[in-house]
Amino acid sequence: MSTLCAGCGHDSITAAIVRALWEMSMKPHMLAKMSGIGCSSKTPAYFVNGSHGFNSAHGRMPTITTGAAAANRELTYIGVSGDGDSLSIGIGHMCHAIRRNVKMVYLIENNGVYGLTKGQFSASADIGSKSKRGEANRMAPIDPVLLALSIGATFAARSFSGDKEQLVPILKAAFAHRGLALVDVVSPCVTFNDHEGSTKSYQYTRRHEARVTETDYVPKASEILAELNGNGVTSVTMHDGSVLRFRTVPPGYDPKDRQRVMAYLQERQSKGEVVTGVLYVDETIPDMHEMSNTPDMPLTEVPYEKLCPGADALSKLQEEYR
Ligand SMILES: Cc1ncc(C[n+]2csc(CCOP(=O)(O)OP(=O)(O)O)c2C)c(N)n1
Ligand code: SF4
Ligand SMILES: [Mg+2]
Repeated sequence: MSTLCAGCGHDSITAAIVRALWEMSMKPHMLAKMSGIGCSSKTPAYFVNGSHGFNSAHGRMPTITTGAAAANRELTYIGVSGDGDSLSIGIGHMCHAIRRNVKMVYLIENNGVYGLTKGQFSASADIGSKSKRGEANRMAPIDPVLLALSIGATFAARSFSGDKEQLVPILKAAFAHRGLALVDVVSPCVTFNDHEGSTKSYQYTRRHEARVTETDYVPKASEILAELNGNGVTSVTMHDGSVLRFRTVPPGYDPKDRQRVMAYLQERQSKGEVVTGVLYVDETIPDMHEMSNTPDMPLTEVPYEKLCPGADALSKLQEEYR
């Protein structure tokens, strides 16, 4: 049983994660679920029992995941974070994990508030959005998708906790991505941010959601060729060979054109729309292991004698720097 408030968007996201992982036949012992601090960061306790997990310190999820992925590249990593966790205390950590293109799903359960500490505005709160007491936020919001794109993110998506039909294929595509897949999910906090005047409420998001891409995830299988007709569809081949299809609502929306995607997002946001879908993908950029040219064998499996070759080897190495 979840200990979150009944109706919290985070529980719906948990259900979408369970469904995506079930449909992918993910083996629990091959999954590592990472998190920081917040109601959102508590949610890994409620999916995939028997997997690895690390509920870390506030904002440190991306860094702990980077370390874990460096030590064991064979696991599949999902980091669950909140807008407070990722956009305030953990913002530097998040940015560098994005730049390193750590192979992980980076999920932000975005409710515009610090839910766990009773509803203070977070850095994703829109200007003019009202708190439960009626006070309006005056500081400019940080948009995780635009921020990620501006620092080289190779996969960026946005969805809504109330839209499982869209969120499940987005998560599957994110798991198949070659590097870091940022998935920002608007996830209303029913206790502190679901009132009139909030721009992260169920009602506001339902009224303003604009799906710019119809996302349909097709795993590597014989039906790929049969399903694609090329008419108004952009196909992106994922690193594992599977294909992600975008049926574009605006003609010519190209999820591979970073500049145009950013300009499009800003234009639609200025009209008060919450643009959802897989918004940007680049499968050509190497992930952290490829960039650092690390060995195929996970460090966790390298024999001790190789990891620690002894004092003589160390002295020899130090000699080289004298
Ligand atoms: C170092 C540190 N600073 C502050 C806190 C207090 N704190 C706990 S959760 C939280 C913010 C959580 O907000 P968010 O990540 O958006 O999660 P939500 O509860 O909204 O899902 C804060 C500031 C803390 N636990 N540790
Ligand atoms: S306080 Fe808000 S974010 Fe936390 S569990 Fe309750 S509804 Fe969800
Ligand atoms: Mg929050």
